[in-house]
Amino acid sequence: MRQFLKQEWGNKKMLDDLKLPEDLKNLSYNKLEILAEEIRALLIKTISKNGGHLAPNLGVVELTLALHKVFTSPYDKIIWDVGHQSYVHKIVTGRLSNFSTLRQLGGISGFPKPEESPHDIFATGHSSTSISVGLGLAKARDLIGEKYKVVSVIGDGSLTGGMAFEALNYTGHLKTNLIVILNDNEMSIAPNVGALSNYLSRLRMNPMVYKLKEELQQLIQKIPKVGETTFRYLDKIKDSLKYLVIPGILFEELGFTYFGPVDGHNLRQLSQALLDASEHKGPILVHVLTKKGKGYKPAEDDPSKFHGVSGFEISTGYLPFKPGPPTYTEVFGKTLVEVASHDERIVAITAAMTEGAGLKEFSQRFPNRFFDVGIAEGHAVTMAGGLARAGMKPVVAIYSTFLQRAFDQILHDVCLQGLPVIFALDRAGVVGEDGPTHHGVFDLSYLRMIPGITIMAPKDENELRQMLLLAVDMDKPVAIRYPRGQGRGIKLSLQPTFRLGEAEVLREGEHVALLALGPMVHIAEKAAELLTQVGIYSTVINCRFIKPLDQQTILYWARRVPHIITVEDHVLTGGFGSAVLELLAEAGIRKLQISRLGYPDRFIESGTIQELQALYGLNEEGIYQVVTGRLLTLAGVDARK
Ligand SMILES: Cc1ncc(C[n+]2csc(CCOP(=O)(O)OP(=O)(O)O)c2C)c(N)n1
Repeated sequence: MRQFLKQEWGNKKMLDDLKLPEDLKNLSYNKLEILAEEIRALLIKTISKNGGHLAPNLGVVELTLALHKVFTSPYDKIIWDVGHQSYVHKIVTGRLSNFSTLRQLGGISGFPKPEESPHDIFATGHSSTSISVGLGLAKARDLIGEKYKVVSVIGDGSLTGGMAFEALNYTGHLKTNLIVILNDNEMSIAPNVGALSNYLSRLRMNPMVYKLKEELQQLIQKIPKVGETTFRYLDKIKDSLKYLVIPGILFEELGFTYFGPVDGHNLRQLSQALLDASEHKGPILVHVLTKKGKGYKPAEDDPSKFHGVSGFEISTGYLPFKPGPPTYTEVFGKTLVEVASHDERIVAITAAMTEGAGLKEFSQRFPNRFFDVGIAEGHAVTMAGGLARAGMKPVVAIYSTFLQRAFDQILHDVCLQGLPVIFALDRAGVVGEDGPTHHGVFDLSYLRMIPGITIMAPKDENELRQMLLLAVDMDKPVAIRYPRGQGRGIKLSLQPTFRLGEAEVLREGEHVALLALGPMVHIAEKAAELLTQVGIYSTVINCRFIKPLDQQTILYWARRVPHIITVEDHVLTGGFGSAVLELLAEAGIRKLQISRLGYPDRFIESGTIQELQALYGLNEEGIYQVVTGRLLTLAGVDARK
């Protein structure tokens, strides 16, 4: 920390004077080390204000500098898996001057974004893609006859994703020149899990083993060849020696040459290892050991807490606590613990998001019934299918955006067989500053078309609780989608107060019906309040269920008001409004004006949730504007009165 403060208030900054990334090539290691500290200071300062992924970025400062020293981006291609650790890369590739806009509306993205810079060769945000992308780039390079190097940087957490293994497997088969950097900090968001993680722990115990391996191979090659039999015999010895003394054999067997482990904070060692790797042919895996949160004590001490933050106090590392009602996530987690304490068949599954998905308490209270499967959403869902088939009641808690990964597993391994799996889709709707890779605005479209699934969206945290209680008593697949952030401070009721498929009419008015979903219900109520001031009286319906829709209630109001407006925190294509349109068309209702409010057919940028809602007309003013614009004439109301 002291070091950070010194840099922050020091006089001259190297960062401002260098021409980056070019100058990195000729900078001495001493100077690179000073630069690394300046970058750490900038990261801490910016993320303390804007929020973002602090600990992952502090851990890769030296690795990023070494990569840009050895390779020549954008000619050489560097792909950042997940991309949450690409801030240093952004700072040294032309985005220093507007780094203060990180993650803000119209500012620098918190993830690699090709539209932002040619140095961001591929957009990432969801994990475990970098080796597949790298292989694609490398193969295209070979086919086109280019010579650039391709480097995929993947964390040990992201390596738990099945796709990473699929890519390793095929890279070994193609034998293409591809460098994979395994950034091993022993952490996913929380400590990493699984057999692979144990394997990496064993590798970590053998510093600089790649030297030993090379020496060993040279030694074996020096043994004179005496006839065919001896040669074959030596080959066998060589193989068994390999198993005995060459760590990294898993990667070797997959067709990679294993380099490492390398100290990821030693610029000299790192640069040498990367240089060696760049000169080798075929697939190479460089195992780099880093410390998550490196250089900022609060983050080093608690890297999980500082994985992603929304701001903090630099001098103390204090993360501001937002007073007020519990979050949806907390209410979900508490209710699940309560239900599980009465029903031993309840099991909970997360894909590396124990804390984020609200399952911490569950994992401590019921360790035998809790499964953190790593970043493996597809596997999580199919495993839930197996658990359900054998009589358990699995609750799969995965953010809306990451469940996209498991579409076929939901369809084929759960719904096709009508298995009672509960999908808890946290962070549904726009999520704010993480932006387009993370907004959960597609789940209704990708779930609604699956036969046999029930889909619910609570208007507040109490309804979330009630929906979970309802879902546990159902014997079929259920999805509950709920937003990021705090609830509304509603008292929690003990039992469900509504039945499956039942909407709630919150107010009645003859000019327009606002059919709203989830957190949009409260906003629609506020819009209705505004509208009464200009003499427009609205019916507000909390629809609660997207599948099945409350047909009776919707059709009743469709026959009584001249205008229906659907409001959803989701894309319009195939979402809730589309479901209402289908219902109205099938019921033969023609004489009705319908407007759908939701997100348009494009990827939604970063910004706070409030900014995005305002930008896309999904706040009370937006609804008010649409209604007044289209209805005043129709309703015969004079707004000037
Ligand atoms: C498909 C998918 N699931 C979950 C996440 C959420 N997530 C972001 S970073 C992360 C941990 C990644 O760990 P690792 O690759 O080791 O990187 P580190 O943060 O430790 O540097 C997770 C689970 C994601 N981005 N993508």
